Amino acid sequence: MKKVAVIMGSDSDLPVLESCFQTLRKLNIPYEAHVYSAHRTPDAAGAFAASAREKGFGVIIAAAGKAAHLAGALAARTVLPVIGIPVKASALEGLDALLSTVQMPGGIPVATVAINGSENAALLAAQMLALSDETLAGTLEAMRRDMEAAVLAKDAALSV
Ligand code: RP5
Repeated sequence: MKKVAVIMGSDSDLPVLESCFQTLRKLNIPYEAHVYSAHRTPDAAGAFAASAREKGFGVIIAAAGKAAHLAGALAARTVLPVIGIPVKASALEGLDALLSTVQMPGGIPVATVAINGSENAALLAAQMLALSDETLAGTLEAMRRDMEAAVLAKDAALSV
């Protein structure tokens, strides 16, 4: 299976990524995590993205806050799919990062999840890898069935 790269703009983003890591581990998806910043380490970030495909990565997840250009900067250097997680890290509550991540110019797409939506970023990465992995697709389908059953159980238990 191809690996997932999880890149964060700062180690201060780590708490937001915990549910991303947990979900990747639960799905037995190999991943690597790195701190690279579009602004503070632009050369290292660009070099990572440019070599990611040949290093066996299938998807890049990029988490950043404030003026969050990390996902776009990585996407500019690779044709791997890039999933952006806008991180709530400033007085603007993540709206700054959301708009910076989602409003990409034509030609360089970034699939942006919700502010701090790191579980969904992992699940979306898994769905991309599942295009060529039937076992992973089966696991994701089983998780959906479990989720459905859990919600229906809550409905049945509701007494108001
Ligand atoms: C962004 O600025 C990072 O992704 C982080 O969310 C935010 C603050 O970074 P630190 O100043 O905490 O390193 O680039």
